[in-house]
This record gives sequence, C-alpha cells and structure tokens, in this order.
Amino acid sequence: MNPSLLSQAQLVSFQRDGFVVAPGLLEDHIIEQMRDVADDHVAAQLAPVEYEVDVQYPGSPTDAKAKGGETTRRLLHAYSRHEVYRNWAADDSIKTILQDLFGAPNIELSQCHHNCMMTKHPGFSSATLWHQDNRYWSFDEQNLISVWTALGDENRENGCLHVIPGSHQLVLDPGCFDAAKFLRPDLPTNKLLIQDAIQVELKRGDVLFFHSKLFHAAGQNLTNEVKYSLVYTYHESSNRPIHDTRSARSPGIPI
Ligand SMILES: O=C(O)CCC(=O)C(=O)O
Repeated sequence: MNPSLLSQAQLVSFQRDGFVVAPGLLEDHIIEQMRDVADDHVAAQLAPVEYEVDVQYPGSPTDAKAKGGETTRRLLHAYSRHEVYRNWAADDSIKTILQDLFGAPNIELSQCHHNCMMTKHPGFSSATLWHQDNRYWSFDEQNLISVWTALGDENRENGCLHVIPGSHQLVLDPGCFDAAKFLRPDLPTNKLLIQDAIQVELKRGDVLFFHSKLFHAAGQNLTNEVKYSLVYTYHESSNRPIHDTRSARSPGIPI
C-alpha cells in the first residue's frame, strides 16, 4: 500500500464518526474540466439522467410539465461519462485512503450505486430526508464507503450534507423508518437522534468519505449557482453484491 494520506487521528475519527474529510484533495484545473463536462451534459440532458421530478423529495417539481420539471438531480453513470471522471474514481489518492479506511488492499467501485454527478440547481432543487445509503443496497456486508468530491464550496445555503456522527453504529427498529426507509421525523426518538446532527461544509476540492450506514440528509440549494458533487461508492473486492439484485446489475471496477 502507498503511504497514508490521512493521519492516524483522521483514521480513528472515521471509525468513530463514520465520516472524514480530506481537504483540498482535487486540483483546481481538474475541477474545472469536471465542471465543464457536467455543464455540457446537463445542457444536453445526456442520458441517463435522474430529474428532480423523479425523486419527489420535498421541494421537487410536481410533474415533468410543471415549472422546473426538466431540472436534473443526478447525471447517472458518471464513471462511463468521461475520462476525467474515470481517472478520479481510480486516482491513487482515493485508492490509498480507501485502502486505509477499509484496512484492505483490494477495492472496487460499484457502478450500481451513486456513480453520479449530483446536481443541485437554483430554484428547483429538493431536500433529502434522513437516511442511510445502504437501505437499498445488497452486498454480503453492509460495509461500503461513498466518496463525495465537492466541485464547489458546499454550505447550508446551497444544500450541503448533514450527518449524525457515529450513527453508522446504530441498529434501529424497522418502525423508525417510513415506507421509503427515511427516518420518520415525527417520532420522539428520531427527533433526539437528529438533534446530534452537524453540517459538513466543504470547500471546492475537498473530499468527504462516509460509511454507507451513516445517517445523512441535505437541504435545498437556495443560492443562484448550481452545486456539483461527484459521488462514487466503493467496497472491498471480497464483499460481493447479492446475485440478482440491483447491486449486481453492472460489474464492479477494481481500482
Ligand atoms: O445532496 C443531497 O440532497 C443528498 C443526496 C444523498 O444523500 C443521496 O443521494 O444519498
């Protein structure tokens, strides 16, 4: 393995909190290239795209014909979209940090989960309620890590992520969740849990690593600029997707 890019304290904080930020990992000229590609693909609505109207989260346009009905939410299959995205997915810095966080040498990118450019557009972006990413993911072990690269500053105003530190260790009863596996905000026990949330503000080029069981949420973009975040999910090569599930639809990419 390469020498670690995270300090021992950062590695410990990931185990404890379920997330860690590597500041300024991505160089500015690469960010510019990534943003240009995203701008082009949004303008062309280059498939596969998920629209705000598809998610029907709080704040989404009601239907495709409503104002803002063509607002993109995610440019899907980011890995296949452009070399600049592929290169970053397998960059040495990402690989080394993931090897440290998993404590294992062989890592794969899942093409089935995240693998997208998250876009949050002014005017029509929606909020995401509290959830764990692995609610619909099917692997031998619920031990995956998502890598969220900020292609611009992320803060409360433009809908940055909020997380509940340490919540990746929780085991909650099914009754804590609604039908879509979001935490029910009406339950007193959930309200207590959510009180511990913090916002994860990121600077352009920062990279957030977070565990697939970490509870997180995000707000709407209330600014005048689109927010772009490139998000990939990884697992140890020995942690296999369950046959015939969505997690097994496309092969993992060893990095
Ligand atoms: O930016 C957001 O709204 C959060 C997205 C998110 O949490 C997810 O896709 O799992």
